Amino acid sequence: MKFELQHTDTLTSARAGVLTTDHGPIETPVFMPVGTVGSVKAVHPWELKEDIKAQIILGNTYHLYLRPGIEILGKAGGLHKFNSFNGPILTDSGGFQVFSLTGIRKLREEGCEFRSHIDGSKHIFTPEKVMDIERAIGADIMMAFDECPPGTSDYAYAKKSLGLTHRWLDRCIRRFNETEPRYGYQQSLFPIVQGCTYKDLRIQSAEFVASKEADGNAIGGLAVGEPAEVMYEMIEIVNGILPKDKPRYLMGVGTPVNILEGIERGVDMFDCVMPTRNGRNAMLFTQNGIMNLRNKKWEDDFSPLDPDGTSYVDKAYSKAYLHHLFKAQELLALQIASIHNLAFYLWLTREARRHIITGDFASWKASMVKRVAARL
Ligand code: PRF
Repeated sequence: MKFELQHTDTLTSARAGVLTTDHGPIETPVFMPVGTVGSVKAVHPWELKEDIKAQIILGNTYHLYLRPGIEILGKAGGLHKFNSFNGPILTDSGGFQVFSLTGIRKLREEGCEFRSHIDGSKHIFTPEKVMDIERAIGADIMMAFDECPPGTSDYAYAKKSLGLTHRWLDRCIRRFNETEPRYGYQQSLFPIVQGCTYKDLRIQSAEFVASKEADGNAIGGLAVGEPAEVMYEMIEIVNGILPKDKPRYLMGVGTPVNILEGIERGVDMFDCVMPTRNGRNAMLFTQNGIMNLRNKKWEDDFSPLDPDGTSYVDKAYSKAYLHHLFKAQELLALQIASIHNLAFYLWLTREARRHIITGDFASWKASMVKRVAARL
């Protein structure tokens, strides 16, 4: 995997680059739609690729391991063949999902024991097992197995947890190096920086992760309840240490404003369920602010869904029609809203990239931040 920086902004730490995988290039900054179980909810792969131009999608190790399971994924020839997306795929390690199963999990040095949210069956994830599963899924980018501690963790817990995440990282790297890709294309392993909101732990973790010289690096443990300003400060500290010539991925973030602030601080990759999950809940993100399509004010607004939107749904349907579909609980509402929101997030990162290259990112970003958070 190769990462080439094309342009670094002079006023901010924003960068424009290209990450090349065996399933094609990814222009950064990039937003990656979340396809937890191997499908981006309510969005067909054709629309993802051809209409809204998604460059890479996410899958989740925890969910894919439970269903359909690695035997089926192996027989299918990996997730790319199974879901016919054909572009690059990144798998999260399950570190985040397993830890959100509080009450039905046990954390040990060896790994994490948990019960399936589907049938209550018992399983254990170790760093070695997670690497084997991610090899079987066949993701272009495999994430290391980490612990994402709660946002409210005290210093003692955060420190102990970070030690475990670092020891698990070494075990992930060892297993990754001992095993081969199964389907004839390269896979990369990205380590994850943790450390909650404690500066010294973030520094220690970023230095540890940087020393591994991985193809790319991730920042985890943020957007878990801390104030946005604290998250931005942590990103600045970590990005001051992570190598500049490798892509940086901020996991599970966030709102359009969070993404712009991340890009300004040198983040290259983002993922979040917000555009799809909030979209299914009638929340639409646009350049001019956020709309709730269930609101009665849209009942007789026959103007296009989003005149500035880049997806075909933006001009094909009116606000009144989508309002009606949500009221009538039609499945098409979920589809239109998800496609629109993903198209907007993808436009936002593409546009950021264009302005980084043009050289006016800072002023463009300042004006966007003011616009996108308005309530319409
Ligand atoms: N670790 C992993 N996945 C994640 C996170 C993390 O810390 C987050 C935190 N925002 C989202 N997804 N493995």
